[in-house]
Amino acid sequence: MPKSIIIEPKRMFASETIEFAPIPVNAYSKSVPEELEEYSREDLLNIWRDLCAIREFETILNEIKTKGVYKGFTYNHAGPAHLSIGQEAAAVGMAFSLAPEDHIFGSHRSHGEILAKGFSAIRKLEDAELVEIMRSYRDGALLAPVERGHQGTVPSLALRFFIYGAFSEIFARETGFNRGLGGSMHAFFAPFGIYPNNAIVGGSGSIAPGAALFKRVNRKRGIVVANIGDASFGCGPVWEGITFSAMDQYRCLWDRELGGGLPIVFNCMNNFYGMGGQPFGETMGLQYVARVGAGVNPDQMHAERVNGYDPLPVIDAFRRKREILDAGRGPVLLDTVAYRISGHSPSDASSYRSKEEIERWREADPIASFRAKLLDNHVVPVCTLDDARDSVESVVFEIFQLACDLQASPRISADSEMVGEAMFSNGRVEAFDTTQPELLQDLAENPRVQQIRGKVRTPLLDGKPVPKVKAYNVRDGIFEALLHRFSIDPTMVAFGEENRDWGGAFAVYRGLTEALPYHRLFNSPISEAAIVGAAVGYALEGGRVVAELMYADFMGRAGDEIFNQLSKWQAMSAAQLPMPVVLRISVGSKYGAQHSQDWAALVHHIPGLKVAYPVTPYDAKGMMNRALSGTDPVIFFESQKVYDYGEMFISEGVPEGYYEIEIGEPSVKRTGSDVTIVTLGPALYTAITAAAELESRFGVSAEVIDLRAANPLHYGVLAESVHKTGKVVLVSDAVERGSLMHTVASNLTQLCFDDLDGPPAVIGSRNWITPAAELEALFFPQPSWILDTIHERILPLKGHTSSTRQGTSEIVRRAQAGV
Ligand SMILES: Cc1ncc(C[n+]2csc(CCOP(=O)(O)OP(=O)(O)O)c2C)c(N)n1
Ligand SMILES: [Mg+2]
Repeated sequence: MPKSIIIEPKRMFASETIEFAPIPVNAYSKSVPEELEEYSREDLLNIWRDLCAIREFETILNEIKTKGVYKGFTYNHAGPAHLSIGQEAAAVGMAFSLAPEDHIFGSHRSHGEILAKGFSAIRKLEDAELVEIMRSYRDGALLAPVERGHQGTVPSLALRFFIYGAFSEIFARETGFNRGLGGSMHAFFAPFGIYPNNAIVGGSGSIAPGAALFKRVNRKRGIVVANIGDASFGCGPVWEGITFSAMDQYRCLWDRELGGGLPIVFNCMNNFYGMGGQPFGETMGLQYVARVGAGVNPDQMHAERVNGYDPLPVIDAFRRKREILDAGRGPVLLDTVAYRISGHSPSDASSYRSKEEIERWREADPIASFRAKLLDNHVVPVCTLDDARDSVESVVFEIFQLACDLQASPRISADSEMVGEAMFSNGRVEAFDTTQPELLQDLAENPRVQQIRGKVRTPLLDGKPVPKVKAYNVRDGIFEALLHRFSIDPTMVAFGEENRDWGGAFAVYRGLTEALPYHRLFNSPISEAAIVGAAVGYALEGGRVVAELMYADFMGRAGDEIFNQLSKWQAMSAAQLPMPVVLRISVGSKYGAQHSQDWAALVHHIPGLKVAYPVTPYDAKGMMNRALSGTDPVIFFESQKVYDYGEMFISEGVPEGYYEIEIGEPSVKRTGSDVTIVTLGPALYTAITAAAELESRFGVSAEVIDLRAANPLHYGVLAESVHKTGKVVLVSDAVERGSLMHTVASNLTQLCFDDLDGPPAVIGSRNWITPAAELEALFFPQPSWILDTIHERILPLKGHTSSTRQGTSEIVRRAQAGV
């Protein structure tokens, strides 16, 4: 809602029609003699070589998957192989004109695209650059096996190095691009501009826009290509990624000097099939994927369909589209038509398509057709073509055998903790670039900074509790941490819904609009998948990003992006690419069933995510500071119940300067000796109230420990406390079934068995929908529930009568009823 754009009723009610421009379909009509003015003979021969190399690579995989042998060489490949036989020209055409700084993202079927992009990069990089990449990449681990005895040129060594990295990655070898942690469907090699290929259909559709965003914001050269399948156009995240890429603000509201629309091509590798479902004529109604562009923006995404069975129309299209992107008029949509002659995977019986259809496309084979084109036009003699093919095929076969050799290309050892070590980089980066961070004002003059200056940072003022309006609160703590990092890291951006003029959905960002230019803080569409996906893409490119989901309940809308993308790419890169994303997620209350759930347990369950949940101003600022200096993805939960709370635990008050709190260190908020109450989230305050009552009414001294995080988690403080008290109750606002507290209780039982007087007791919200605000006391844990649970299950409280049912029979009853 930028105030600069006034929506005029008169204009909005004016009668008009929306015009669509024709969308070109296979408009390319250049003859080979015409094309010879664009290409050298060597160019065309290189295209031929690349086509043959990809075909050979995929054929080898097909043969060993289906027969276990190729040219007498036997190998058993256990993993997947989604081959792209038939799509080689589309891949080579896509990659031919791309520069190393142009980045591609792909799908489960991207071997061909990876190879084509690598071959293209090798031709464009200087020898010295290639040597530097090969020597420095994983300290030469991929280079050593191919360098041995190699006599040729640097590019020929680079070719071997690159094909070796690809085969090794597919075969799960230490010598793979990413130590085999990516594998066939997730292979990538960033130094040649090859970014993650995604086994989640359409996964790259929401991630690649973040990479394009990074290029714009940080003024980096190059374009981004999202290679995605035709069936992926049925995926919500792909549409969201397109919507995110096509926002008007890039051209209307951002500094012109940044370059305008995002430099991204959504390149549909259209082979007319999903696995067996057929978007054309069956599962979708588009008929032409290019049609999508017409609904997206007035430029219709400059969409067109091109013939991907011939590399030349594809190269032609990419050259023309680059000019559009360079002029700031992106995004672009290409509908690149090809056909997957191979099955979806080697086990595919092709039961969903006719033999005749496959035969027709085989007859039109892109490689044979290109060969005929070159020969018919006397571009190169047949022996030159055959020699080039034979020579590149023999390199591919030779390198394949090297990658199969367990001595030269070992797997990580069985007892290795390497995968565990790759889950988090645990790094510290003050700023991801050395340029001056862009700010719109001297921060001392910022209205929010000035307002905070007048607030009370201590629990007491003149011996009395601080009134809410005067208290430095949780929001202020988060704001200060964000502002600090914005002022020192020029790459840092924040985006999400209502992030700018609104002040952030819950006013955490109030004041940032005045401080930051549009491109560092902006509103996104209501596209949770694209918000998280773009954050992942931005971070993969090397920038720090804070993305926001307005309510935890909306995590479902970004499920894949949180659970499969944000969490996994760092490890799948063997910790080579950090993931400095803080995903702020507000946990609601008072808004009923779909706006009030605490889903810490969900993200805690997913490997690869750090999960913070501070509920005091001191903790919020310190933990946000730590999240923003790190290199790992952090899910940062914030409770709407406590945004307004002032500091109640740190008597010296929340420091004005910078400090950090490690994520994973529980904090003792109240000391005691009789019982330990462990909390996560706003249940801390429930426990504090209960502890006061236990003390005053029963003389029971409770120690209250706030976990402050779900993962990682240090058990030392907890075990120490249980050792002292022998009793433990665990409370959080998450529904009880499957809550994090059960995991903590189970671990404490293991760690403290000899100290415990009885089993730990877990209290959570009821296993219900969250009812209306007026009924929330029935749902969220109350102090009385804690007292009753202690009384029923741990330590009878003299003279106490329970007002709620918390005994073990109730555990049985609820479980039996499933509620
Ligand atoms: C989200 C998701 N749904 C389903 C699958 C299973 N699956 C793998 S590939 C595929 C078909 C994808 O078709 P398309 O996007 O056209 O790519 P193509 O396989 O044709 O290259 C399906 C359904 C998946 N990997 N991810
Ligand atoms: Mg397809």
